[in-house]
Amino acid sequence: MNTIKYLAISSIAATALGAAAMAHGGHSNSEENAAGQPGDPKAVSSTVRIEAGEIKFDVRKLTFRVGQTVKFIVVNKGEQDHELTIGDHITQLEHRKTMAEMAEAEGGMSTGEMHGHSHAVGSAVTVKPGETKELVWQFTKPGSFEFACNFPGHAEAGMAGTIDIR
Ligand SMILES: [Cu+2]
Repeated sequence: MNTIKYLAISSIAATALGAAAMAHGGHSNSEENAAGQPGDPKAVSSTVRIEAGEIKFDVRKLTFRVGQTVKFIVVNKGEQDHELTIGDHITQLEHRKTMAEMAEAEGGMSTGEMHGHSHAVGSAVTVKPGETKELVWQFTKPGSFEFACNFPGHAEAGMAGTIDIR
């Protein structure tokens, strides 16, 4: 009897997890996340230039208004690939985990492939050494968000900063 009860409960738990996983996968249809959504390049109201290097960004803190569309110009002055992801803390942790898992599983997957598999392509841009890439993002909600490079170890080494939306 106890065993049956336990099985019933664990099957409910598994169903709940499955639903959560599906909900998670579902947001690849829309590239918005807690920090906003991909912006219209024609609606840009603020432009920020961020330099990436080993292992840091030259910017640590940004502040914008709710509704603003921001163009991030990311310049890689370093000698290795970097990226910029915009999102809330959870988004960053998820993206970091995904990239770490891919690096481990594939043993050297290219960054393009990594972002091809990522669930939030619109909120991230990968920049190779010497390259400059742009990311246009609209901040739709007030709050405290983050930007980070989620290559394994980079954010942990300080390659991250805060974005306050008021
Ligand atoms: Cu980096």
